[in-house]
Amino acid sequence: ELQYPERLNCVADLLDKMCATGHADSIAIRSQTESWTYSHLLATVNRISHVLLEDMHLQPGNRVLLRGANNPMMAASVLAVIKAGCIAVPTMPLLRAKELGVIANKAEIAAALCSENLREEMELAVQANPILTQVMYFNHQGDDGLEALMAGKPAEFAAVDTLAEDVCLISFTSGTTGMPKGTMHFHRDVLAICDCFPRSTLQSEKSDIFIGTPPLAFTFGLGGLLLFPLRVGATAILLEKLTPEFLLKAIDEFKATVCFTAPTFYRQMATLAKNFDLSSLKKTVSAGEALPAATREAWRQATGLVMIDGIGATEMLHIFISAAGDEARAGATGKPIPGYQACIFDEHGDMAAPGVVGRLAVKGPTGCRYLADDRQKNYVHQGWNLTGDAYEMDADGYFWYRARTDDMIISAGYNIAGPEVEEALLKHPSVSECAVIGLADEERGQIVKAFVVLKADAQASADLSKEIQDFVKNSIAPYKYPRAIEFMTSLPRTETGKLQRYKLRTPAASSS
Ligand code: 3UK
Repeated sequence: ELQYPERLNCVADLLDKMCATGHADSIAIRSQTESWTYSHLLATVNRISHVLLEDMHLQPGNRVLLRGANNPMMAASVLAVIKAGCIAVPTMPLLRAKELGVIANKAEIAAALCSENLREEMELAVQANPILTQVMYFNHQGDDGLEALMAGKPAEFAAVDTLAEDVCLISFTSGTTGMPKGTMHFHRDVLAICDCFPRSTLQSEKSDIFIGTPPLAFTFGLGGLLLFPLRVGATAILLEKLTPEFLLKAIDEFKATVCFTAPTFYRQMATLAKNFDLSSLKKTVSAGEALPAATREAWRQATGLVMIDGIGATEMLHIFISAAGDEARAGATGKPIPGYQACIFDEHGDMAAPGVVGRLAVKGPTGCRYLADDRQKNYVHQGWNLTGDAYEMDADGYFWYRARTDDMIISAGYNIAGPEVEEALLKHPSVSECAVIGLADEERGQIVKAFVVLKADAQASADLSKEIQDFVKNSIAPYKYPRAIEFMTSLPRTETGKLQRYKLRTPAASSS
C-alpha cells in the first residue's frame, strides 16, 4: 500500500529530496546540447518558482499553461509551476490558437510559460482570448524573457506547502474522438505513478537512462521521460527532433537503457535497427495503442528485447496493466500492476467471467477526475474507471485487448475487433501501416474497411488489394476480411501517435 503524508509537494519529494540524498551531482536531464545535474535542475526550478510568484504575481492554486517541445527548460517550467503550489497545464506543441483558447477558457487559465519557438501561435491565442493576460517566454535570449528574470533570483526556494490531495496537474486527453477533456491529478497521484509501474515492471534504478518520444504534455511522456527518472535519481534524455531514425541514433549516442514510444514508432525502428548499436537498451515500453503481434515480433528479431506493452490513460495518469520479461504473454497487455485492480464488466454492468469480452474497468491509487465535464459519470462507476476499451480476461488473470469500445465492428451479426484485422494485415509483406473501421452497409449493417499504407517498394493495384484480402482470409476467420480496401499515403494520427479512426469514418478523409 502506498502511503503519503497529508501535506505533500511532489516536486519537493522528486527533486529537493534527491539532491539531499546524494544525487546532487548526478545528471538529471540531457538534451542534444545540454547536460543538467540534479542540483542545476533544482536551482533552475527554484528560480522559475520565484519568477512565478514575485514577477508574475501568481498565487498557489492558479493554473499555468505550459508550451514547449521536450527540452530541459520545458521540464523545469512544469516542475517549477507545481513547486510554487500552482497547477501545471502542459499542452501539445502542435496545438493551434483555437485549441489553446478552448483549453484556456475551460481550465480558466490566465498565465502561460511558453517556449520562444512557439511564440507566434501563442500570440494569436492571446489576441483571441482575453482570459490569457500574461505570457512569459523561455528558451529566449532577450532581456524580457524568463531566463533574464531568473538571473536575479536566489537558487533556493522552499516548496509551497500543499496538501497531498491538492490538484497539481491538469492534463488534456489527446482526443482520439476529437473532443479533448481536462483531467485533474493530485500531488500524491504524481508520486503514486512513480512508485507503481517503474518499480514493479521496469525495476528502474539510478543507473538508468530514459529516452523516448512522447511529449511532456502527454502523461505517458511526463511520467516516462521526467517523473520516473527523477524518482530514482536516473537520467532523462529529452529530444526535440523525433523520427524513428533520430531516436535510434540517440539511443546509440546516449547509451539509453529504457525507451518509451508508441507501437508504430517501434515498427519503423525495427526496420532500421541494424544500422545502430542498441546494446545499451534493457527495457522498451510500448503504449498509447495496442501493440500488434507483428510489431512485437519484429522488435524482438531486431533487438532481442521482449517488448513491455502497457495500457495507460490520461484519466488514470499512467500505465495500469502491463507485464515484463517472463511474465509477458505475447498478445496480452498483461496483468494489473501492483496497486491496481482490473476486471471486465458485461453489458449489464456485472463482472464478466473469464473469456468474455466486455468493458475494461480499473481501480487504484490514481483515477479519473474530469475538469468541468459531465462525462465523469460515464467514466467512473462505483469507484471503477471505465476506460472505453473492450477487453477480455483469461483464466490466469491476463488482460487481452480487443478494441476501443467504439471500434468494435458488427457485420452481418458478427462482432469483429478492428485491431485484430489490422494485426493480420500488418503481417502482409507489402503493408506498412493500416487502420480498420466499420463502414455503414445496407445489407450487412457494417462492413470491414481497411485503409492501407504500402511499403515503399509496393505498388497499389486491384491485384494487390485482392492478394491482401486473400492473405487476411487465410490467417483469421474469413468473415473478418476487409471487403473494402483503400490505399493511402499516410494515416491520420494524433500528436501522441494514436490513429484517429473517427476521421476515417467521415468521407472527407478518403480524399487525402
Ligand atoms: C489506448 C492502449 C491498447 C486505450 C497513455 C500510457 O495512451 C495513453 O493515454 P490516452 O488518454 O489514451 C488512453 C487510451 O489509449 N491505449 C493506451 N495504451 C494501450 N490500447 N494497448 C495499450 N498498450 O484505448 C486507452 O483507453 O491518450 C498511455 C501512459 C499514459 C497515457 N496517458
